[in-house]
Formats: sequence, C-alpha cells, structure tokens
Amino acid sequence: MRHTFFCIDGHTAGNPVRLVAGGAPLLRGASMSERRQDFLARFDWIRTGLCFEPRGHDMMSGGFLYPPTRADTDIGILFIETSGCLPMCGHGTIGIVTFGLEHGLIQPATPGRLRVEVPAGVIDIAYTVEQGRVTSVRIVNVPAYLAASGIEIEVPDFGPLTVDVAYGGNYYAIVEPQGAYRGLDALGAAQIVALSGAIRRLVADKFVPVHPLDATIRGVSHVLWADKPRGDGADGRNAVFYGDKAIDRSPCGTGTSARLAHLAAKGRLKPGDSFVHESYIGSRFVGKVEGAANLAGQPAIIPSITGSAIATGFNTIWIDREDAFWEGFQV
Ligand code: PYC
Repeated sequence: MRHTFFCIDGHTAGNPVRLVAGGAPLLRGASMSERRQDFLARFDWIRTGLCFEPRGHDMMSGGFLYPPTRADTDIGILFIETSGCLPMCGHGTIGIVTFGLEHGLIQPATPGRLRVEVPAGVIDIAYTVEQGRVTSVRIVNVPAYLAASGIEIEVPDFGPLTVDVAYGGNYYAIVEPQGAYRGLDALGAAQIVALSGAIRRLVADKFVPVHPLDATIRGVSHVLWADKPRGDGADGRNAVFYGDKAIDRSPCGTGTSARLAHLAAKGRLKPGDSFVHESYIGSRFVGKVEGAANLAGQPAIIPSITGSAIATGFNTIWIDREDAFWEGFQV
C-alpha cells in the first residue's frame, strides 16, 4: 500500500522545514495537545517515514496544518521532527506559516495576523508580505520560564558542568561557558553532538521538568550550548542539540525563548529587552522579552522571536509498505 504526502520543503534560517500540505491523518482529540498524543499512538510511522532516512535526515523537521480545536484561533499546527512530535517548534512555525501563506493554504481572517493553536498552547503571529513573499514572521510564544538552576553533572571524558533548565515550548538544558567548555568554536560540531546526548541523560537522572499546565510536556529534550556572538550586532550565539545527532542550523525558536527566560530570571534581561541570537551557522533570530507572566504560580516571561523562511520546492513523497525502509531508519 502506498501513501502519498504532498510537501512544501524549505528552511528557516538554514534548518529544514517540511510542510506536509496533503496526506495528514484525521486525528482524535479535543485540543492540539490531545491530537499530538493520538498522532504519536497511531501515526508515528508518518513522522519516522518522512523525517528519518531515506526520505529525511538527522535534522529533518516539519509539520501539518489542522483546523484548530479552539474558536479563538485561525489554524492548528502539529509538529514532526526526528526526535518526536514537539509541543512547539519556533523555526518550524516560521516555515510552516510562510509556506502556508505563500501557497494559499492559510487564509487569515485579519491580514498580517494569525492566532495558532499548537500542542503547547496558543501563539500569536504577525507577518509581513512583500510582492507575494512572506518576508518576516514574528511569534509571540507561550510563556517561558526557568525550571531549575545549578544542576551539577560530571560528564565522562569532559569534566564537571553546572547546567540550568528552562522552558520555551520544549525543555532545554542550558550550558554556559565554564570549565572545559570554552566556547562553541573550541568545542566543534562533533564534540557538541557527542557530549549533548550524555548531558541530556545526566540531567534527566537528576531532574525531570513537568509543565505546570500540561503533564504530557515533560523532560529535557534539547541541549542549548550558549556562547558569545561571533558577528557584529548579535547578543549571543548557540548550538542547540536535538534528536540523536542534530545541531539546529537556525537559532532555534523555542531555544531562544528558553534562553530569554533564563537570562530574565538571572536578571540579565528585563521586559522590553531584545536579544539577537545567532545560530551555529551564523543565521539570526531577534528575540524579545515582551513582558512578565505567571505560569501557574511560576514566574515566567512572554518571549517573542522574529525570523524568516524560504521555500525550496515541492516534494511528493511516497511511503510504500513494499519498501523495506517504509518507516525510515536511523544509524
Ligand atoms: O526552532 O523551536 C525550534 C526548534 C526546535 C527544534 C529544532 N528547532
């Protein structure tokens, strides 16, 4: 049996986005969070088939558009990625909204604005269009907060690290330069990948964050290595590790949100401050602490992230049960 998926492929600040415009399964659930659980239980083969090799690769990421479950939103998005179905994905949202608007899949009630239901909650989008191209997408994200500070771990063959955990739509272990970590260029991509999986496991042995409003969002999924910027006009640089082998090519929307909450909680940013974040490859998002918030008793912030995406082409993908690798594979 052959399943056909009509996709618009592209990238946000260098990281891949595959908008699956045709072929989304019908999902059960009274919210995008419940639909995420239903997708994981019944349709995870679609994610692995489209994101893993041979149809995808270690960084592959994307999502589907759905009618929202809430009357106060315009669209729903379900994210897929090599590591699973993320509650929220910033670079994915920028790409999906850009490609959806440019190809008439999204019809906004108010031009320039969208309210989007994602599994992590509701986000507000403002976008600009010039000559039929979406040139900028600003996301006012779900509340972000610092979940834990000063977790001490001993990383084999590297040494001790003190790590903080912050939420920006996913939970991030944040590592600032210290001890044997002397910055991203000194570390290099191969070591970032080799160490990050161990750091994620070591942090999980000591602390498992659970979202105060949605217990299905739990556990550190990403590691954000923070550093000073390389280019003029930026405030920081990062390498965000996800899945088993990926370094985000974009500055990572949820990672930037978590970093803003982290810096705000440490008194290094305040409401109204902007933070230009560089990715490992030098692409940029503009982050901003929009304001203070309260997340079920936790001090939090409302972060925003602004970036842009480019479509690279249409891609009709088959997942054929006759293919030995119909579900995809990872090495
Ligand atoms: O942009 O939020 C993001 C993201 C998550 C994983 C990769 N990118």
